[in-house]
Amino acid sequence: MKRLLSIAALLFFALPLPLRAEVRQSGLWFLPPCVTVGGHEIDGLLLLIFWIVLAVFVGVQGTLLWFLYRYRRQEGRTASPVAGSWKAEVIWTVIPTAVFLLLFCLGEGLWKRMIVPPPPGTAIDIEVCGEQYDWVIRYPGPDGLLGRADDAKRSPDNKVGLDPADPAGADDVTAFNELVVPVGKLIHLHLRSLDVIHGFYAPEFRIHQDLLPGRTINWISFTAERTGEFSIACSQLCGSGHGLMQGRFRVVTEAEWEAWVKGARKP
Ligand SMILES: [Cu+2]
Repeated sequence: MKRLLSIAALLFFALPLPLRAEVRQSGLWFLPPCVTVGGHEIDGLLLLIFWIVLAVFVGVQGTLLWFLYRYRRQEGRTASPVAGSWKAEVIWTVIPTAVFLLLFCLGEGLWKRMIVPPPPGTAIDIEVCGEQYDWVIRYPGPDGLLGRADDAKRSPDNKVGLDPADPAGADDVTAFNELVVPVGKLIHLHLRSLDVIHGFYAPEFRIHQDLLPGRTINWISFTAERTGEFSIACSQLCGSGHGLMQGRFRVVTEAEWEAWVKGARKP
């Protein structure tokens, strides 16, 4: 009995921890609202797949139910064997192949457009580092340039490994668990991990990307189309505090953003 109770207590306290990584406040049954310009294209493809799958599901299950009824056991009726049908086989091979090819082409095209890093100088560069169990976020200072950082240069008083030889990094500012971006501006994220694999998950922005130690992932960019307050969560089980690894993700006006960056502290 005692053991059972302790198992129940463990489940009660331990289970919600990973579950808490879910940060959505609304839209739990379907997609949360989309707040980026490019996100609508992703939603369009998702919805297309959803409707195709729904149509297939209803068609297959409906046929199954109809056949159950139509060919139910009846006195005096025997089954008539079917030898095969070329026509049916061609139809059920060609149509799914065509649908899959269409979805592949649409998905591949969208992916290719999504993972192109913006040309230098066209976006605001922000670095997001995952570290058990915080988001360490570095912003360009007044010069608008994000300094170079390198894992090899990391030390206890140089958390993210800022390169002292790069003057652009001298005025960079760092915030913990708070990602603030201006609305309507192209934002280019540089994602890193300072220890283990983490997952950067911002559902309203349609961004879900793993952070890998030793690598900088630089193909995530977005433009927020409205202001608001959202959340980021870690989506990779990264340790005992994983479920607490959340951050605020705020989209503000350009003036508010400039004021906020001025008020943030240096690394
Ligand atoms: Cu994590």
